[in-house]
Amino acid sequence: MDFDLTDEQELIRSSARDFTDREVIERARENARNHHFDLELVRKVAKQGYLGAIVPQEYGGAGLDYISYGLIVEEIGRGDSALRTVISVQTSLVCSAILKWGSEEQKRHYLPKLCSGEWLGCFGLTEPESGSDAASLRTRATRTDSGWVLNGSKMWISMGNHAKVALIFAQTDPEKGHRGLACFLVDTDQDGFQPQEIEHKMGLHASDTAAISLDEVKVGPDEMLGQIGDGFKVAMSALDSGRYSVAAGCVGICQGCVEESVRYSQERVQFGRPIASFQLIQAMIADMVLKTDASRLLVWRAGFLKDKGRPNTTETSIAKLHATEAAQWCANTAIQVHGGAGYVDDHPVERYLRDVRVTTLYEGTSQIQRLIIGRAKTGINAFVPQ
Ligand code: COS
Repeated sequence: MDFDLTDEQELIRSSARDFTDREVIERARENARNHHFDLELVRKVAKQGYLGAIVPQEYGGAGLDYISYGLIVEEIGRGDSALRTVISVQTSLVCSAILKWGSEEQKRHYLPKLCSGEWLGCFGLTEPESGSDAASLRTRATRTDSGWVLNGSKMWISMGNHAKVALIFAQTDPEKGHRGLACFLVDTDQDGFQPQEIEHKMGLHASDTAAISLDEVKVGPDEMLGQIGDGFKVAMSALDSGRYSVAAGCVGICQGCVEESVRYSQERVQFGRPIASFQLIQAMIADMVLKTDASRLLVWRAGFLKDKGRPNTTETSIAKLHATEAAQWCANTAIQVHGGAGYVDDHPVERYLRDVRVTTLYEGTSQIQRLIIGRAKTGINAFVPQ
């Protein structure tokens, strides 16, 4: 077993760290305060090659391995989870689905534009009435002479207001359940595609989150990923990548909590000495370090399996479950270390706590991850309808 990163991976990590320190951190607080989806910063991220890190170079990506991708996402996640969400959605949910399921023509058409940031993409799986039970989605795809027409609605869609292309999952034949689902590549630039910004979120204020109404949305006959009936598998395989990315971003939050807590506790003096010298403060920091390291190693294991092309759904769920729960704990504890100073946005820990809350919800709740792991270990499927 080799825990050393390669020289190239070390370089990728340090340049992502520099980029985050230089470009991301200073804008994160203002963007959150102003609820500003920072397209200029997204362009800089694209220029770094971070929107298509795992996409082969022949399709305009950086052609990196999953471990390197995880290192980039960790660093950006340390800086700003709203920006990290852009990378996760664009790279893992949209690009990886096109890469795995798209025809050669679709790959050549979409991937270069997505990797360069010329286009943003979104992933339209969740609906107002279907979240964890993704297969029960109701958006309907009806065949026409010239392709397909989609009607329905989507909910909690990151980048739904800015995306040029949307992966829309729709039911072609309700009798077939999950085997009737298909994934369509939808041009959002048409009247029937109506996104609406979701306001008053607890966190991720600098992230674009939309509710989307689909009213007679037209799709060409060749704008489907895979075949009719492949939709559920397209979604699940994309989530294998998306959950990895969320987990890596949460390792970044954990790491940020450690660094901020160490810095603050060394500077803050109470009872005539830095609070870092108190055992109870050190215990909190030690537990943060423990959870950070464990999460990172689980992410690296999942990345290792992905790079080897081996099955990794369970290991990815383990990494996602552990890292998101750990990041939530670390953010809460980091505020405890900061005391009152952590309750306002002068320090990033306040934003960490608000932004991390969604990570145990989106891309599969912690409960769903536990049931995926439980099913793999017991062989018993808890999802069978009663
Ligand atoms: N990759 C490819 N195919 C997969 C897969 C994966 N990771 N996981 C499952 N599949 C396939 C299965 O092989 C099966 O294929 P067949 O139809 O040929 O038998 C099919 O998909 C159905 O799989 P499964 O039986 O696991 O489906 P379930 O209905 O039991 O899945 C869960 C239930 C809860 C696992 C699923 O609905 C889920 O992950 N829900 C959470 C959704 C989510 O994360 N939403 C958040 C979106 S925010 S972007």
